[in-house]
Amino acid sequence: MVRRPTAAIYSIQMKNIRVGIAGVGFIGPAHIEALRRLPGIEVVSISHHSAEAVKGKAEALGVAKYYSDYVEQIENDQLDCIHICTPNFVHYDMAKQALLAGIHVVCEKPLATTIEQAEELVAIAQDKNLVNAVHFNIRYYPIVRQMKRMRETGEVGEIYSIMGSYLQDWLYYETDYNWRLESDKSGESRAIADIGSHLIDSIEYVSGLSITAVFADFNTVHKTRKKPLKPIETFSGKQLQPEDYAEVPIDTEDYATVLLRFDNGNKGVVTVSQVAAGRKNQLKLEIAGAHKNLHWNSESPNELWVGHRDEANQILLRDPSLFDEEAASIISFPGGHNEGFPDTSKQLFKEVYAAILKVQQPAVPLFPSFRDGLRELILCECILESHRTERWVVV
Ligand code: SOE
Repeated sequence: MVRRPTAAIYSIQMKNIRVGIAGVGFIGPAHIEALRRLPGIEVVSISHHSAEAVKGKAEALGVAKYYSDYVEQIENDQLDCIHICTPNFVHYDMAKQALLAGIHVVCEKPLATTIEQAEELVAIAQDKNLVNAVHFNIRYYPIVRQMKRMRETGEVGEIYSIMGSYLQDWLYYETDYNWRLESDKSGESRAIADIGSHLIDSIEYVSGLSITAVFADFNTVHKTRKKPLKPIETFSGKQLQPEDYAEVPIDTEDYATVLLRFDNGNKGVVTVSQVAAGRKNQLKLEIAGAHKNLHWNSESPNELWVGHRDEANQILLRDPSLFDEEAASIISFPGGHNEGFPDTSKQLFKEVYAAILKVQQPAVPLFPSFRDGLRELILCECILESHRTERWVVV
């Protein structure tokens, strides 16, 4: 008999960070999947407004505990962090209760529905020294971080102009319906608040410029829509049959164009639409600099177009070995092994949970914080005011 040397058994003492997810419609499950790809984190519970649906959701997501009341979730589960993925009108109350209970918070955008509420959340989080983040995940496409680094290192030069668009088609038909169309749940703005906020956050993040004034023009293409008689979740409307609908008026914009002025004296423009056939979820960003142009399309997320006047244009593919160190830090796979939307949340949470492990919000976090959430609410408010008054509004 061959004798095997005595094997040593090693083990690490690990205490998982306990996380709760509030809201499991479209984006909550994306948060859960991203969290499960990171070590040392355990999703212990979910909450969902529908008492009938929540058990099935917990089973489908493989989460042991579930609640139909988020207050109980906050009180019972000794959570270290909660992810708020519910419809917008609940964000403020949930975030406040979680912070007051000493729980770190990752919130979906918008952070709140009013500037005052968002200011209060910023103040409480700071006062309690709790980690706070808003899920502006577009920042976590490695190309977006690379664009920011190319600007920071001076490669792009002074920024002459910025042109951006964010187009979707999931609300294209008047029979497409979702809670985001109801301003009491979603807020006074829709296309700008929902997708324009991602675009505008990315613009300020990449360029390092601040928007100083806005001039907006909105359009509600479908003045009424056909509301299904049962609730449906974001992006799932295509699976419904166009029957059993009630006709309801719509008071938020399907489309908006906003002219922008920046603090370097130069200008830009953004267009957003949720009624653009074939544009599933396409954010485009073009930064025209004194040395070169950068252009990125989120539907081809691993390619950066670099434009030159006096030499051939280039395509830079996402590849950690070719990227700036900071941009490479949010890439998990080698070049050619494409990464996309689900990876952005994972990379964002990686930075957030590094702060949670230290129990300290960084003074200038790399990740988007409640302050960035507040900034987007302020910009959104100015954009709404400009649309209403048909004039430039100074931010
Ligand atoms: C719906 O328009 C939505 O889910 C946004 O709310 C998200 O932030 C964006 O990622 C995709 O579209």
